[in-house]
Amino acid sequence: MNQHCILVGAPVDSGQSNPGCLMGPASYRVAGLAATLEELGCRVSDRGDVTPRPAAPLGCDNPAVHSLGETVAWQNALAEAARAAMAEGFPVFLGGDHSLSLGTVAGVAAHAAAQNRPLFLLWLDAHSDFHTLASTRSGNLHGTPVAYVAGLGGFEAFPPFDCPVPAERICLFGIRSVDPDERAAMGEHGLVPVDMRELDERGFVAPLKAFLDRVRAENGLLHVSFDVDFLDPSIAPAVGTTVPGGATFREAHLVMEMLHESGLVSSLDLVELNPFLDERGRTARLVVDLTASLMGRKVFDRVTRSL
Ligand code: 6HN
Ligand code: MN
Ligand code: MN
Ligand code: MN
Repeated sequence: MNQHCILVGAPVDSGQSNPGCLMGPASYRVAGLAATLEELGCRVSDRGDVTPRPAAPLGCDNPAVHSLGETVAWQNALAEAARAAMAEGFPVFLGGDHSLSLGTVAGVAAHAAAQNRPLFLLWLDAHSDFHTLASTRSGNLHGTPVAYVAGLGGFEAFPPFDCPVPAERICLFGIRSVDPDERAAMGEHGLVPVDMRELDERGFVAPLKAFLDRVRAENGLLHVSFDVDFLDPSIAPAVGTTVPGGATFREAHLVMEMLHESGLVSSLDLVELNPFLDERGRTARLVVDLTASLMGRKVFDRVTRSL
């Protein structure tokens, strides 16, 4: 694969309350992400870590919300970095907590709009991340990016999101923890997740293939947001919001292999790794290996089936 991969470090830690995600980009670098991608034939440019401008303190009506000014500063800086990286190649955003997607998806969406291409979003996560600033009880803004990019109201503190991604172009995949307010908002918005129950019944291939077929039919760009808690905690302990019953090692690799074979993915977030909670780097290494599968690593060069 002769992709130009642009590594963009996003050491965001303001969107949750379990410090450590800021070490994520360093951990992926130590785990050998760049060399792994180069072995697969990618050209790799590591742009280092994004630095936000100093944050102005910001408040909102919901007293639970914390670190709003800091998260908005990250949003601005990452939207700009994402748009620039999209013009150059295939960006891989190294998180950082999931609030970083408030910025990366905004930048990717601006790029897609300028290209006149529809943007699709594959959200691999235990959570739906569909809170607004008004509905979040934890006040952790990593629980909000899907609602923001879907164009819901209640994000006045953030730059207006002028190219929202319609619900039918968002696939929440692997979901197994949804708060009551998120459930109600998703219902109103017409967003139906592919939850773990559905994956238990139907397997991983059919629902993912159906989504990818739609991206292909509409000549869309596809942003993949990979939250480490998509994985089962038994194989990926380094995350602050583990939920039992996640994707197994092979299920996760299968998703990545199918994404590679589709040829549709145009940008990737790797989010929520908290190296402080890791066991001898095993979660970081697993995420690097999953990224390798997404970029074309194969155990055996079989004839690619058309999925
Ligand atoms: N993530 N729904 C919970 C909350 O606090 O709003 C969990 C959010 C988790 C967010 O994992 O990216
Ligand atoms: Mn998430
Ligand atoms: Mn999550
Ligand atoms: Mn949630």
